[in-house]
Amino acid sequence: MSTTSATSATSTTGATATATSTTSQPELDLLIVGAGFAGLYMLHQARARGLNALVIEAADSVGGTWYHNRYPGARVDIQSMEYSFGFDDALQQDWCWTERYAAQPELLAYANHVADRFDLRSGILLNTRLTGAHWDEAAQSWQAGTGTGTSGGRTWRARHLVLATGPLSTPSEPDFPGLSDFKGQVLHTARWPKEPVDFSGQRVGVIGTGSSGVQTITTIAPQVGQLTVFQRTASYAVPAHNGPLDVALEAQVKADYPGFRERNRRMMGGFGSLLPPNNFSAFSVSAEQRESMFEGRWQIGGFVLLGTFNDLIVNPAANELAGEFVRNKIRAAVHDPATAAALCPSHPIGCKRLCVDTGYYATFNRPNVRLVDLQTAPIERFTATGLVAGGEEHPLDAIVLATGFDAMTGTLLRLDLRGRGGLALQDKWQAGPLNYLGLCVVGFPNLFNISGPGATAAFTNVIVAIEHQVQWIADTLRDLRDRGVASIEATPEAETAWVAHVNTVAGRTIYLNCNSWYLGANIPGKPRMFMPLFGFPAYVQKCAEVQQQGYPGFSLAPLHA
Ligand code: NA7
Repeated sequence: MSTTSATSATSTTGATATATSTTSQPELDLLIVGAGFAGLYMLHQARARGLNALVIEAADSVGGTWYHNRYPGARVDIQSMEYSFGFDDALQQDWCWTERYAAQPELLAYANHVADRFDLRSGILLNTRLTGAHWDEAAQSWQAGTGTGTSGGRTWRARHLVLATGPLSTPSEPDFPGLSDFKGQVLHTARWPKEPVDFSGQRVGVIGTGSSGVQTITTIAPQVGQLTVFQRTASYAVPAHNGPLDVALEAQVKADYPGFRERNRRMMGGFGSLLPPNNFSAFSVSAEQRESMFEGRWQIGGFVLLGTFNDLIVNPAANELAGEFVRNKIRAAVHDPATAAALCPSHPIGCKRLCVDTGYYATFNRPNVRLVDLQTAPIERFTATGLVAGGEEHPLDAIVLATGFDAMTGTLLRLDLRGRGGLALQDKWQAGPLNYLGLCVVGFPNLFNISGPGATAAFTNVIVAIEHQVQWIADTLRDLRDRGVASIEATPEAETAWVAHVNTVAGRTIYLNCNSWYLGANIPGKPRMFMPLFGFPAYVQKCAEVQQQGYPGFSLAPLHA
């Protein structure tokens, strides 16, 4: 995109206009980047408030995460009845999920249904990748474009820029020595092809055992000739007990869906009101009672295991009891003691996001599945025909990288985002992603980030988190417009205090005690800073107070004369 203040802008109607550093009204009230759930809902809410908005999306379809993550077994880890929009009662009454935990095709169909139902496609430009956006102080607006360097592409001028690019949208592709020498197929779970991949009879290697790896491994093991799993860190997986959606539960929820949503919004993670956490310590019951209570929640399945006691996430000793409960499940499920031992995690349970599985550990009892523990046999290099780990050559026909994401900041830092005075986001975030309310960044007026650092999305039912942030942004923009405010920017004091708050909250938990993507620890060289905020209800309350009190922590500027 152009780095000058005068650029050629093509409007959504196709007309070419010249955008200069003037105080004229920009063509858009807001430009929204990304057409996943956040971008779709942002467009809907902007339109509802009479704001002129456009969504641009790099992919050839809406759906975001559920468009790209189409690997075998891809499935949501929050129950379908909860992982859906609650803003429109007719939508939630009409839509019928088929499974307790919806699979990727159904989630993508849901995103498309939302786009059609609310006539959103007319406001979305597909196959349009933002490359950069520069703040124009004179015009109090963003110049955003799709070109490279100083040429090419389309540009838009928008009063506000909303980044709905998703916290897990830039895959991490580690720089394995010799990977380009490998002659077989290399696939990343987050960039899976649309056409089905046939692994029949093949020797397949999967690197990575987070949620994506666990789901892929479990699904392809019966299809492949030989599966070799390369594990750097063992994962805790709890059973999904997935199956057809319980019609009685569906009827119960739909009888009072708004009430169900409201009860979920009061939960720490914005979900789970069907079985709330117990409000007593793991040490307040006998060992037998504890085991029986863990077992009861294990049988129900999903994240509820971590709600067995109220101190599992804040007290390492209590956490260790839950971790040992799961390790005993692993030892019972896996026949080979050495494999079972390697599959037993040693970090606190919940410190990395739990995997919700369907027979993951038992998969290692299959004669065609082998675990390679990278702690004792690190990957040395790839070859034309496989890879070498711990001195042993593993012949492979295909390699699946389930290596996760450059989470929360990776997508934004690959853009040419420049704020006030040409400040580059890469410089601003050199030591970590500073922000206020998880929404705004000092030096970047009128820029809003959804599900980013400093917000609760990573610990929350992300659709609930999205609905909240989108409504806050839409209400704020309407409010500012009505008050004649042209720019809003966080203050340095508020930003410093917010980052400290996020880290203080994390410091009361076990979340700092492992190398997770929450900390940026999965990406070599990434600043180690705890990014997500824990606790949805308190966050909602804080954001509401900021709005009600006239935006403390922000400076507001009227339209330049
Ligand atoms: P995750 O959870 O970040 O998992 C990535 C996995 O890949 C994890 O086991 C990593 O091990 C492993 N990994 C990453 N880099 C390497 C290298 N260089 N060598 C070997 N192994 C590596 O990503 P997912 O896609 O599974 O899930 C992301 C989120 O999506 C998840 O949290 C849910 O919210 C849904 P590590 O643990 O870093 O040692």
